[in-house]
Amino acid sequence: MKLFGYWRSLAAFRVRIALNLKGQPFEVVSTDLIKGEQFDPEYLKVNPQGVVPALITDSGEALTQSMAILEYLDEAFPAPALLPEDLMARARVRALCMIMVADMHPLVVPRIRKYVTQDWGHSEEELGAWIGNWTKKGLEAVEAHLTDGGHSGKFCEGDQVTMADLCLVPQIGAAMLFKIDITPYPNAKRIFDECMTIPAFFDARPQAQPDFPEDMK
Ligand SMILES: N[C@@H](CCC(=O)N[C@@H](CS)C(=O)NCC(=O)O)C(=O)O
Repeated sequence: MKLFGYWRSLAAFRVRIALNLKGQPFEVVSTDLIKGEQFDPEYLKVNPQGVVPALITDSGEALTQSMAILEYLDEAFPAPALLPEDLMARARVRALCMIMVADMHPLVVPRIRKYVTQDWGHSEEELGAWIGNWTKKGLEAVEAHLTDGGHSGKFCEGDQVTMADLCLVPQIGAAMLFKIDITPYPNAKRIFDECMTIPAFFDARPQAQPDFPEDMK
């Protein structure tokens, strides 16, 4: 398979972890979001939305939207399962994913940052406050779910790696990259650390990607 992604894309990070867990080899096509390569006409034929990731499956079809791709991979390659068997647990996992994928991540993507600074004229400092605010609000909600319901174990839902962990790890990684204090989210951090002991997660980290910038190593 072929994955259009970028080292610092949280959505592509989710998909890399899933492909690794499923033992599916893939070729990475780096799409530089800072240079605007997501808007190249050739790429827009793959994903008309102009965002990464996009996965070209073995049958040559393009899939977009990281959650749709995770669901596809889980159905196409059932082991190890990324959703629990229990109906309520499945719903809880999907709810956690949605906090991060639908309510947190879209507020900090490049097109939003560009809009806030270039179109609305806000400073880098104000942009930092924007990113910090929405990241903290989201992580507070995630942490409350991991703490209060009593359903988290080694991972977000019990002791099984699920899609929720695939969403959590990039989100915590990004918070650390943005230098946001994550000590108020001890369960989220604990699960992040646990996941990072698993090669499928560790190998998918931004720093391990071929397009990770030399000057950040
Ligand atoms: N909901 C989408 C989000 C896709 C998305 O926004 N990806 C970001 C990188 S993480 C992107 O390509 N942004 C390009 C831009 O904002 O111009 C998914 O989960 O796949």
